[in-house]
Amino acid sequence: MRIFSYLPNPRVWKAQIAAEYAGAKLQVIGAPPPELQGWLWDFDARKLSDDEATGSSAYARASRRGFEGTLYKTDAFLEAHPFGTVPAAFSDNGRIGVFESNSILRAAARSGVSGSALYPESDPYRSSRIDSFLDAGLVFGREFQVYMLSMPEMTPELYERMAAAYEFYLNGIDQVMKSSEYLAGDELSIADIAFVCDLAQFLLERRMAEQLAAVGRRPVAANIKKDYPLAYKHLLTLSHRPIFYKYLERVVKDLPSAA
Ligand SMILES: N[C@@H](CCC(=O)N[C@@H](CS)C(=O)NCC(=O)O)C(=O)O
Repeated sequence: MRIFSYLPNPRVWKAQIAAEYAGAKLQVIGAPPPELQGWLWDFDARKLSDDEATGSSAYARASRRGFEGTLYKTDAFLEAHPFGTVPAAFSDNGRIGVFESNSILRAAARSGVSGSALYPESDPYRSSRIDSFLDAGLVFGREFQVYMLSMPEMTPELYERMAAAYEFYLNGIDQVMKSSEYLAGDELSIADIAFVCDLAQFLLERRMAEQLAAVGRRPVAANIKKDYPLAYKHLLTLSHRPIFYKYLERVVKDLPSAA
């Protein structure tokens, strides 16, 4: 599988971590977010020359979410990725596009020789329970995306929406951790991987504390350790496992310990 994205991207880490556990082969290509504006979005993604990256290019498209200005997407890219977003995964021959980071995560688990341990599809209820966590995480993640993108012009309404989504999601995670070692049972699954990457990314809001103070607010997760101790401990425990830490170090290394 090939993934094209801006890098680094916690949404891509989900698939990278799963691929390592599952023994799946993954090729990741991309560049830091501002540079991706000057790339051709395609299975064979590449950096465009200054002459190619102009508004008159046949590939020029108005950006839609999280980017500003023009992006360069081929017709084949939009056929494979109808919503035109990254991370964008492709089957190894480039014919099938897989979008939404949680679906890319599933594809990484499914394509590895040991992936069934992470996503046991032969067990309809256990795999569907894993899907339930992925769906709940997506709702939280979408709210977080809107919150982060609106950060310089944060309104009370947006802040309250984020706080409510955070409270709902973390409350559920903390609840399940009272009686379970992992989110969907006794073993690590892709539900845990998605949770760790989504929450670690969310906790980066602490780096926006000054911007939030300017509008009279504190980071939504300022008291996570006290409010959701089990969810927080699960995040820290898993993120310090070597396969996780390889990707997550930069976002979790300065988090206070769980104890
Ligand atoms: N929920 C999606 C979010 C993907 C997404 O919204 N990507 C944005 C960048 S953050 C994008 O590719 N925008 C392309 C555009 O603006 O046209 C996921 O987890 O993959």
